[in-house]
Amino acid sequence: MIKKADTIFASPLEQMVDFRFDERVVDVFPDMIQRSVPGYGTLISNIGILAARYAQQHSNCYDLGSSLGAITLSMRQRIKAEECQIVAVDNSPAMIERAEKIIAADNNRVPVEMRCEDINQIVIENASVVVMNFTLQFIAPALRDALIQKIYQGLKPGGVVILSEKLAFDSHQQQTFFTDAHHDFKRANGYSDLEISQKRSALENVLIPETLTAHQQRLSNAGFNRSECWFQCFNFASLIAFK
Ligand code: GEK
Repeated sequence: MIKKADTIFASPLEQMVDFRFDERVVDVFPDMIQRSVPGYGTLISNIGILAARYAQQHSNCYDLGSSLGAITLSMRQRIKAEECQIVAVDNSPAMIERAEKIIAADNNRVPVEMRCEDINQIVIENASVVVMNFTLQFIAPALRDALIQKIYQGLKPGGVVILSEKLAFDSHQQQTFFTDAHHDFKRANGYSDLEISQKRSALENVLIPETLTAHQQRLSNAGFNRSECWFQCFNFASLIAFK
């Protein structure tokens, strides 16, 4: 597939509207996420490797906020456990429609069920692996505890949740350092200052980052007995928590 360049925020916008995962975003999504999230490719391949280690026979592996199915494809390529099914969920019809075509073109044997649903509403059951790769940050903060608790309840003993998030920092000095480093990363990937600032405004009410400590505390409160931060690049990190 030809990767279309993300120019959504390249010209001045008369009115700033909140960011939405619509057709325009779907068209440029692979380019957008790779140029915006440091380490995205590393995360995708290594989450497949982690999923393969924890996927259990006769269980479900969830990709929550699956977008175009990058995590689904990576898990599908790696998982060897028998009778394992991947359940990919996203509430953007445009994302699911495009992802269905991408998954159909992939001839791996692990079955994939794609659902266009709100992850706050779904039932999670018989799970061995649950991945949220940059999805929890888009969920209203008031709903986050209940979602993590639901994931914990739906996991089998020995199951894991893998949670990748953009981080916030308590210290002003740290926040400034990481924000500046991230903006330098975006500039180095060809985004202009106008694109960076317009995207930032569009995401302001939509992507709400929390500190690493807040994530670890929520996982612990839900019952996860251990969590590890296994990846961090600038203000983007990934945690794995064990049931
Ligand atoms: C990747 N994991 O490529 N229910 C379901 N989906 C949702 C909800 C919700 N309530 N809220 C947001 N989403 C992917 C990247 S992108 C991250 C994930 C980003 C979906 C939303 O439609 C979008 O597809 C995804 O979560 C977040 O590894 O764009 O920074």
